[in-house]
Amino acid sequence: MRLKTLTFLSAIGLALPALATAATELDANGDGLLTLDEVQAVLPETTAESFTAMDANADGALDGEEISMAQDAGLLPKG
Ligand SMILES: [Ca+2]
Ligand SMILES: [Ca+2]
Repeated sequence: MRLKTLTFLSAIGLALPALATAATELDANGDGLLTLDEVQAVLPETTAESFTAMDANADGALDGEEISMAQDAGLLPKG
């Protein structure tokens, strides 16, 4: 049962980068920063917790560097 859940979760994780969603498309107001709201609008499975993990300097928004780190970590789809 537990193994099944884990397999299911990793299947979701692997499917994420396949979404053809560029980080620039996530940026609804075009300010070059991604807020939790903007990320969740496209990727509703993103939690405040995972957003905090991506927000390296904890200013509440993801800048270009944080976005590329999140993409390398597989937390955001690559454009
Ligand atoms: Ca923005
Ligand atoms: Ca930040």
